[in-house]
Formats: sequence, structure tokens, C-alpha cells
Amino acid sequence: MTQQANSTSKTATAIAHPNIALSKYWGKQTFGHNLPAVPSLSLTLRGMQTKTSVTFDGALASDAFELNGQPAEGVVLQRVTQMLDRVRALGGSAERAHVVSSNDFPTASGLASSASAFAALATAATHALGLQLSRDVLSDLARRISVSAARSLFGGFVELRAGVPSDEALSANEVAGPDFWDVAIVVAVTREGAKDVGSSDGMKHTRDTSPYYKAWVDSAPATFTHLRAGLLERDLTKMGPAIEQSALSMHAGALAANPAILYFSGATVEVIHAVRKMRAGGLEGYLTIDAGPHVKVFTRGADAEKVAAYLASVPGVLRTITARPGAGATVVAG
Ligand code: 2P0
Repeated sequence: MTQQANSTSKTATAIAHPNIALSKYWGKQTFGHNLPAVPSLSLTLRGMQTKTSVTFDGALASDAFELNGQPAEGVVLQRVTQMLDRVRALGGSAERAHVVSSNDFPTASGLASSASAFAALATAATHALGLQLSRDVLSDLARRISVSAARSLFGGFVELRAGVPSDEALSANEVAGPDFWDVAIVVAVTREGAKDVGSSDGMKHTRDTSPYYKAWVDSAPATFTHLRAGLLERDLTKMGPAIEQSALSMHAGALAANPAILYFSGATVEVIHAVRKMRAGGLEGYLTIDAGPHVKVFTRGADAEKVAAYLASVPGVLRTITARPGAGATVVAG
């Protein structure tokens, strides 16, 4: 890691895209710092982005965070400060920062806003302090605040292995770049607004109370390995069932928690049935669902428009977003 002080510029802006896991992360190791209990494989998406500007300023008494035009406080601000504290420690700075961030997609609703948020924040904040860090180091930094954010440092298809006890650092890495395969993820948005149970709380509650959690942790690596192999063969038909099994077994574990965690809305279930019907009709796409009610369908790029039209016709679907493979986090100014 190289560190370089830059006394003239203490502001930088970065963008990062959300990523959607095809092989899901759900659950942290009981050792180490914020290490995932299972491996995950994701696709970083263009067409949705977080843009974050960070300005370190010796005159500020505390960090300030503005998200989508509103001042943020409480847990949201705390997580931003946790990231900034790590960046300040790396850069030997005590200055507080003003952070302005906006998403062009629904925040905190299962569209992976924390992934793009902390990838953009790690990138902008380190750059603002003049630190020149490798993508691996930035990925590890982002992972310490939000595991899925480690993946948004990279573009295209990205893997993050499970943590092991000897891990001092853990970064994601790119399996195949954004141009590797012409695919798309079509998001069926079924609700606007924030979700009920945050991912961090949801996965902790699942680990603590669900009798299916061990089965999830035991079975996830094989699903991941199968998906990774299918990806390298660009074989949608091979990947599809494993994509759906990863998501639905993650939700099965959460549903078996006590009390149950239910991220689905009625429309979520309608879309699950619709995707099965869509495939039976010859249009190939496979669904995944994160910690929210939206359904995301992984399909060939050439079929994306047809899949979007199909999903838009399902009762309860408010709109669709079509996203294609995107690049990793980048500095855009500063
Ligand atoms: C994933 N999710 O692999 C899974 C699938 C949601 C469902 O990673 O506690 O915000 O910050 O590490 O990364 C969302 O959880 O959780 C997530 P923390 P994170 O994309």
C-alpha cells in the first residue's frame, strides 16, 4: 500500500454501482471483523449508481452526511463515520468530513444501496486525503463496513470468498470483466421506500435463531462453485437453477428464523410465479431476491427488453429497471 499526502486537495467525488449477488452472501463469521460466512458471486451493474463527494475540513467539529438531499443521522451516520475513521487512520488525519451522497435508484430497499454507497465512500474519502490505494485494499476497506460493498469496487462478475480465521484482510476479486458476456438484470420494483429489516440485523437474527442457518452455510459453497463454473462457460441454462436456489434458500433460512424474517410482498410472490411461467413460454431468465421485495431477473442481453415487458405486466410491479454489466468504483473529480 502506498500513501501519499496531498495538501492541496481534500475533496474528491467517486461513483460506484450496486451489485447483485447471483450466489448470495447471508451471514457473518463469528470470528474476525465482518467476514462473510459463505462465498458470493455478483454482477456489478451500470444503469444505477451512487455518487459521493467527500470534503475533509479542519473547521468541522463532526462528520456530516447528506443522503439524497437530506441530512442523515443515527446508524447511517455512524457507519459513514466508521469508514471515515478508518480512512483518517490510514491517512494520518484528524479532520472531520462533509459527505454528500445520492443514489439514482431506491435507497435501502434491497437494491444493494449499501454496496455502492460504501464502495463510493471508500474510494472518494481515500482519494480526498491523497491516499493512493489499490483496488484490493479499497475492497477490504469497504468490506469492513459492508460486506457486499467489497464487490462493488470491481466491475463485471466478482467473487468474494468466505472468511477464514487467519484472515487479516479480505478483498473481492474480478472473475470476468463487464464485457465478458452480454447479459442483463431486469429489476421488477414492487415497492418504493425503505425495507423493514436491514441486512445486517436480518442475517444476525437468522444466524442466531434459524435452524436452517447451518444448512445454508453448508450448502452455499457448492452452489457458488457450480455458478462460477457456469459463468466461465457463459452457460445461462446451467447457472439458472443455482441462481434461484441460492436466493430462495437464503430466504428459507430467514423465514425459519424466530420470529420469521419475511422480505417478500405479495407482488414478490406474483413475480416468482410469473418468471416460472415466462420460462415455460420459452423466454429464459432466472430470478434472485435480496433483502427487500423486488425481484431481479438474470437474462441474456438480447432478451432483456422482452423480459422487462413481461415483468412490467405482472400485477403489483410498479416499474422495471434494466441494468447491464458495469465497471468498478471510480473517482470522477478531485
Ligand atoms: C448479497 N445481501 O450477497 C446479499 C444477499 C443481501 C442479500 O450483501 O452487514 O449490506 O453490511 O455486511 O452487505 C446485503 O448485506 O450487509 C447483502 P453487511 P450487506 O448481496
